[in-house]
Amino acid sequence: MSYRIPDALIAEENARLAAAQAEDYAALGRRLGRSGVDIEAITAKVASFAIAVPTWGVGTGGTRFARFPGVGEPRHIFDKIEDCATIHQLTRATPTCSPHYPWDKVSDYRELIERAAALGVGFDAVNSNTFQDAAGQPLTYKFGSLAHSQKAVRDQAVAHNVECIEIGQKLGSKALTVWIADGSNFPGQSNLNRVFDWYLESMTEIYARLPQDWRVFIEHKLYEPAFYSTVISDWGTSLMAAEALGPKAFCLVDLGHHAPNVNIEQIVARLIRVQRLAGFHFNDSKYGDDDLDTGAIDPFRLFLVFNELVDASHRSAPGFDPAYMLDQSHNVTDPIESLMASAMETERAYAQALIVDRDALAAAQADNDAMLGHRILKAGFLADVSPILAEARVRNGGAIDPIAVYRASNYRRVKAKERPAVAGSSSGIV
Ligand code: LRH
Ligand code: MN
Repeated sequence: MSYRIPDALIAEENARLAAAQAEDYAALGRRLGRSGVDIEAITAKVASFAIAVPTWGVGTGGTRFARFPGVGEPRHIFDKIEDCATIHQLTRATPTCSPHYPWDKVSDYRELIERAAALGVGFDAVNSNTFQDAAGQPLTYKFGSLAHSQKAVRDQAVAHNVECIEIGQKLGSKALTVWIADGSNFPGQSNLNRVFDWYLESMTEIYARLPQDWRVFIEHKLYEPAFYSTVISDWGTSLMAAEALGPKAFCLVDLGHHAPNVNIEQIVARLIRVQRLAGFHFNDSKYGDDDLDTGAIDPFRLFLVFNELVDASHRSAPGFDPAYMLDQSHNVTDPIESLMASAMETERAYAQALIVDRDALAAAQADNDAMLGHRILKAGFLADVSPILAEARVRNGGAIDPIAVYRASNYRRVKAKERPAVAGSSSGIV
């Protein structure tokens, strides 16, 4: 039986921190109460917040230059869901994981489903992969996939996506995420119009194979690996595709897929308006698609995104049902620690946005009182909601300080013994 962190260790660590937590929670409750905010209402909402973990994120990631695997790396999907379960055991915020194919392929999905259920982990959106050539694949994706100039390659890519839907149906998923690397490196290399036609033709075939209650998430990205043009490069193109495909097609926002300084929260507001917001791949970045830990570089930007999400639920925006997922690459930290910290940072942005006095904000905006409006919004961001996040975890059976418990458990060192390193382990992106 492979090692699981004993719940007794969580209880022991929580007992050590309980008095300070109770004091901090009570103090924050009094402070929020003074501005008419009921802390219990916020804690209840945070306690029901959930975000999916990317299976490809629990292994050490790398770049085109190198990958420096750590010890106890997950070797296959069974190790990956075990690590996903550990993240959920301590944070109580990540009940599902988002698998990627063919990286997570197994011969017996029944065994995987049973193992995942035993570990208390479910499956969120499935991700297809036509940005690499899988072993034994007849036709290469070097020059594209769903938007490739040759029909045979497009058909191969469509078939792969249909296979992902079939696997997802076994796992209980309800969505397919399609990100393609298709694009060009030279002006003149491809016809910018025709490639979009081919993409829509292929996606129409995939869309036709979606079960009734499924959604397809179109993920745009400005550049990389293509460095001159990318077929699905921005939210406008993604929205054009979703509207061309039909009501089950939505636009997924990966925070790292935009040019620096793009106002992502406004893109989110627009996609909510047209009921096409699929959800998110949360991460952070300073330059390109850096896939850094969520909230690690620009927590204010993350807060402003959640401000749009809370505003949408506050006004009961029609069709508002976003899927939350992390999509990160952990090159220098223990992936489990990074994913726990990132899940907690998304909860932090959510709680801060819930604190904002929306009626006072609307009044200030109506009066064009820029300073007052900004200060009312910023007051949410400046609130230290850590006691609320910890309280929500404890009430859900988690840890007040997940990273402290994880380190006290020696989980990684134990896994290093259980998981003898295998050359070229299939965990990271590279
Ligand atoms: C592309 C992307 C996409 C995944 C991949 C691992 O940059 O964000 O969501 O398929 O990373
Ligand atoms: Mn992504």
